[in-house]
Amino acid sequence: MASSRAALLVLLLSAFATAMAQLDDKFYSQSCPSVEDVVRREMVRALSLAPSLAGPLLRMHFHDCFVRGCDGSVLLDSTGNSTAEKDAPPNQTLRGFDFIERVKAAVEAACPDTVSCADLLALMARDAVWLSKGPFWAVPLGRRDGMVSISNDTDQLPPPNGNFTVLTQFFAAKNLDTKDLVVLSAGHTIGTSHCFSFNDRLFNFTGMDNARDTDPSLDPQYMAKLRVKCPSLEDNMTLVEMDPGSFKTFDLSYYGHVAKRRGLFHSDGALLTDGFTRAYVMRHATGAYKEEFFADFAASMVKMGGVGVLTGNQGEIRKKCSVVN
Ligand code: HEM
Ligand SMILES: *[C@@H]1O[C@H](CO)[C@@H](O)[C@H](O)[C@H]1NC(C)=O
Ligand SMILES: *[C@@H]1O[C@H](CO)[C@@H](O)[C@H](O)[C@H]1NC(C)=O
Ligand SMILES: *[C@@H]1O[C@H](CO)[C@@H](O)[C@H](O)[C@H]1NC(C)=O
Ligand SMILES: *[C@@H]1O[C@H](CO)[C@@H](O)[C@H](O)[C@H]1NC(C)=O
Ligand SMILES: *[C@@H]1O[C@H](CO)[C@@H](O)[C@H](O)[C@H]1NC(C)=O
Ligand SMILES: CC(=O)N[C@H]1CO[C@H](CO)[C@@H](O)[C@@H]1O
Repeated sequence: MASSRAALLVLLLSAFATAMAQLDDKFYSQSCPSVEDVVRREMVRALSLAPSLAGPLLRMHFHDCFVRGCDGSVLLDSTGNSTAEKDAPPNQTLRGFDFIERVKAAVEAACPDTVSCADLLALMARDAVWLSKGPFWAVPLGRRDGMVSISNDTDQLPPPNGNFTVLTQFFAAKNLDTKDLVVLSAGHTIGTSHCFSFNDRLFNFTGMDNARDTDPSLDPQYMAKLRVKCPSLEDNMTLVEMDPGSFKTFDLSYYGHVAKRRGLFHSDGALLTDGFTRAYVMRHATGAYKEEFFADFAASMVKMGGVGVLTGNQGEIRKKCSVVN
């Protein structure tokens, strides 16, 4: 029993390693040597005008990879007979589709029919982090674009009210482990959130419908501040900084907030409920091991970027990211 399980594990690991091995950071060195420069130029221009685009672009790659693998399916529009991921509830908080289409057009002008939308998302996520003063890493490339996007598949995205068990299950389903969970959650060091993504913690938490019915795992002072910013369950407009004080900078302060029970989502706070992730949060809340965290983040992004990729002759290279060819 144990040995057949071990054999299965070896098989799974080698299948995973093969998928990874097919990606290569030099993939476009002959076919489109300028691709990273073209993307960088567009990113620098866009983020200097609108720094708040960094968060959505990092998150877009995460949403792409967790739903049908990193295949650009998050970018497809709905068609007559099929409702796309984009039009599922979590979509209402994704931003940057028009900008991604502009970058795709610039890349198509340089190298027609060569670079996938899935690879563009991986490069843009890396640049979004780096241009926010975070780590730089070589992005393995060679993903192909999928042809299918189904609204209901977004149920593979971890929910913000998830506890540690739920979160590890959603990550394990993508071959990502507990360390990836605690490392990648720090993507919340940049960006903003709508009140409705966490206001179940602020009001009517257990359905008792009274003023004290709030999430006990959230720091009470922070709770009070959030209730001023997000005064009701009906608020569907207000944005809150996820890493107050440095939401435009990719740094370690996310862990400082989580350590003080000021993580915005229940999922952030849940990192304190497991020994391993709690220790990681506490170590990095000190701010003293930035290089170590940056290396961890880069490694987990590369791992996430390899989830369920299409390579070789699979899928296609879309001409426009919002429609299949
Ligand atoms: C651990 C599970 C995760 C959950 C439950 C989660 C949930 C959420 C939610 C609910 C929002 C706010 C959306 C809104 O209301 O506007 C958000 C924003 C964000 N998430 Fe996550 N997320 C998770 C993991 C990740 C990962 C792995 C990354 C990237 C590495 C990431 C990057 C971001 C970014 C950058 C934003 C800000 C987007 C913006 O500024 O518009 N998240 N996340
Ligand atoms: C949608 O319709 C087109 C043409 O009618 C068909 O080729 C395609 O397979 C359909 N897609 C789905 C998801 O049913
Ligand atoms: C998608 O999910 C909704 C609600 O969960 C359900 O009513 C619908 O039938 C599902 N559609 C498909 C194509 O599975
Ligand atoms: C975590 O959440 C799931 C789903 O809501 C629930 O079934 C489970 O009991 C929870 N686990 C803990 C330890 O609270
Ligand atoms: C509070 O939650 C309960 C149970 O889910 C629900 O019946 C009630 O309508 C909620 N109250 C408000 C103000 O949303
Ligand atoms: C947000 O709330 C307002 C007022 O309650 C409503 O008119 C509007 O349609 C809502 N918007 C969305 C996107 O749900
Ligand atoms: C921005 C965007 O595409 N919003 C769509 C999200 O999905 C709903 C349906 O669930 C559409 O009505 C919105 O237009």
